[in-house]
Amino acid sequence: MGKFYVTTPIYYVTAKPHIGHAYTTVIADILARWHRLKGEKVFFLTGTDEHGGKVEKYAADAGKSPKEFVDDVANSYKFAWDSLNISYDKFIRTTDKEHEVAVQRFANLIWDNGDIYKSKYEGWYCLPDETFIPDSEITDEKCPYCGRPVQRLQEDAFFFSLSRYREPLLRVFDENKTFLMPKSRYNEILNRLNDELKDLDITRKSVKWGIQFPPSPDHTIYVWFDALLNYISALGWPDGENFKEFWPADVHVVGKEIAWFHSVIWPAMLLAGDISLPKAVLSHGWWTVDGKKMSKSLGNVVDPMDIIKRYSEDAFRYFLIKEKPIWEDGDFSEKALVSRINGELVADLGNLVSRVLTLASRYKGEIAGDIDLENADIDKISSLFDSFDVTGALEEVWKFIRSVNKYINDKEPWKLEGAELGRVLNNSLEAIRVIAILLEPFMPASAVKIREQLGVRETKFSDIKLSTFNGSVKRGENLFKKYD
Ligand code: ME8
Repeated sequence: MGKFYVTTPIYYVTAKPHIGHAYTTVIADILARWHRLKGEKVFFLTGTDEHGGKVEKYAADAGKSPKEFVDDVANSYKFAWDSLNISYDKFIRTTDKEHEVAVQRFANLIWDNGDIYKSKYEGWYCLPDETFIPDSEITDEKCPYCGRPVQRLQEDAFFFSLSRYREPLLRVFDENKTFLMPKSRYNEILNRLNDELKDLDITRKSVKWGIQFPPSPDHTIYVWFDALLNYISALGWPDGENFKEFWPADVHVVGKEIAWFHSVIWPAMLLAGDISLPKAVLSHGWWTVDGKKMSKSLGNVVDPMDIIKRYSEDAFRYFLIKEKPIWEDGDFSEKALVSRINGELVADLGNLVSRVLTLASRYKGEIAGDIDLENADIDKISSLFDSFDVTGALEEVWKFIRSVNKYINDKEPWKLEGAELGRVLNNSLEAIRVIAILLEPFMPASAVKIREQLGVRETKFSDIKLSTFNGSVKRGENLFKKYD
């Protein structure tokens, strides 16, 4: 039996979850559910990134202790993920004791290996991004990535010899051409890596809200160095059973802006610790909202809870995956969401289920007969999943849904009777059963509703094939509501 380990970034607790966080987490959930469906042993990790100067500042602004502050936001993430039906196996928080112990152990390990040295940091720092920025990239004292003001830092610091890993990393990129996806991002990061790789400041003296750096306890560990280690601390590195079973990760799903951290800094840390590397980093594109970058000041931050309440978790999940290829950027608007709900969820899927179930529940004869409808292309769907193209896989499932609608339109079962009607109903019900299995990773709640109406039990990968229907039909409510 295969295994599959998938992760999301651990999100900062300085804001509540928004559509971007929901997007990454839904992609990871779909991958996790697909691999479970295939019968593999899956570990799906998500969580929150709770240390650092930014959290310290936000907590102080809110008149709370950092701990009170992070507890509240971590809970809002858990609540959002429950509402979106996210099937994570573990929710890690970087303030978990086990994580803190693992980070210190790792720091000691590479300190002993001679990969950390003391020096001074002088340069720019972007607090919202928790990132050190070289002088050459700064204009007007603004962060080149997020445009917000940067601050000048000057302090004693410990450095990780990142530059030592440039050659080994180049080899990783050379030997594994899909180490970072998509190809355009791979090329971009490879170019940067070809240019130069500077050592990385991994401690902060002025930040108190962080994990103590054991060789010099008046320093705390830089938040990114702490955060990246979540992917192994969550598995109980170094001795935990989960670590032995699930590491290396099959895929880290992240947004494009943190591809560098995941495909360069993280692998270098692992090389320094003599730990094997993840198999792939999938860096997806970004969402804008109504054509604009999402920001608090514009007041256009999309709250997933709001969308789920007004539409449904499945409509939201469907939209996120169907609206744009995962590698590319895309735009969210409520108009586009409603148009997909009405034009696809209601018109293609909801109507299919409701008209077949209505006919079947009236029919008293035997539901059976030869199959004259083509199966869904499972090989194609599987290979799209293998390359993490969840949008492509959903397209392919939708193609099957449309082909079943066409089959029914061609056969006109409402004009048929007797054995011929029994046959067409068998094929249509079987097709809907298969659709429910294929949709489970994407829209788990709707998959359950369809299964209940068909009166079939939970199914396995090997059941994704048209056969003889053996459920007992019970027509229920429509799956989706139409909106104006
Ligand atoms: O970067 N469109 O956390 P974060 C799509 N704590 N995805 C988006 C998005 C958008 N507009 N905005 C955010 C951090 N995301 C660190 C990660 S991991 C060891 C530490 C998603 O709260 C996307 O996945 O800023 C992005 O990478 C992530 O949220 C950043 O979340």
